[in-house]
Amino acid sequence: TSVGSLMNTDKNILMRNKAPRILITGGLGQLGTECAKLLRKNYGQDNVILSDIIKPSEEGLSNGPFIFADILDFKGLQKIVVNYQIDWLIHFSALLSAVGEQNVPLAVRIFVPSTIGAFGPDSPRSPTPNVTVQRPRTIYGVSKVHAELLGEYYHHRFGLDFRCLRFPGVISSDPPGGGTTDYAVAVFHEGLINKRYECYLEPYTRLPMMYIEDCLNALFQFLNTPNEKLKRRTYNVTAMSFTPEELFTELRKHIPDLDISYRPDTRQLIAESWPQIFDDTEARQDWGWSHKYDLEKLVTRMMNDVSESFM
Ligand code: AKB
Repeated sequence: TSVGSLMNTDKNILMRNKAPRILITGGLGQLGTECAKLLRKNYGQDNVILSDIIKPSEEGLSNGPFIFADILDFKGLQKIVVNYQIDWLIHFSALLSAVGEQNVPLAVRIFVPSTIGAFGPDSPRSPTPNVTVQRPRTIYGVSKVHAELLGEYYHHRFGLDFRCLRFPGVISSDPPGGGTTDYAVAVFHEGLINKRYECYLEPYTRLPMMYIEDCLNALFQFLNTPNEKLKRRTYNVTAMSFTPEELFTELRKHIPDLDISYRPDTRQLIAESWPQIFDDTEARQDWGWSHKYDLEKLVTRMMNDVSESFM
């Protein structure tokens, strides 16, 4: 497909006069499930297809279409994009193998999430702008920088509608998934059950964070922004920055007898190489990003969410 003959996704959707048809890879993860709920509400259950290589729960199956798809099987992915007439591909799987070829992605809007982890100890931390030194020291960060650059390359070279948001620590009621920012999720679970939490980061470690609803709203708004408005393909987004100490102080308003101790481990080193204040002014200017949840609202909301998840 040459760039000239390319049917872009907006034209595709207009021609069908319908909502976009969306494939979410890594669809059973933290972002995948929540994102599917939001998109299904907006575009219809059947227009959002989840894929993963793990077995879905009954609930996962009953909420809309699910298919097995291994993103390392490029031909298999091509088949899905063609057979299901996919317009937008939201790529939550860890590695961006889908962008390794030329033809299919050109007619598809591809979203890949990146992270504050795409920065490293040589990056300015406070604030961290969109474009600056990126020398991450984790394999997670390295693979994200790789995905950002590959996507941007395909955009400039072949016109691929690649879009990428760098998220801060995302806080939701899902059980913590092994990240460095996940203390801010774990403390709600353990605080509610045991009234006690041992934090693996030092009390003063400041990191950018956002509530899941803000994260999904950013994703939704960004995916719906017309191409002309985008001045870049990769944007920083965030809502707030706080330290463990600040979070626990706010949380004690809800759990007064919460007992906190600190035992920093290797995650401290990772956190110290990441942004403290994430500069997302360009996202706010270019496509109107704004967050709803500050620290106080986040804690109130999480108390509710996590209590409900125990019922
Ligand atoms: C992590 O802590 O690894 C993630 C992230 C910030 O990308 N939550």
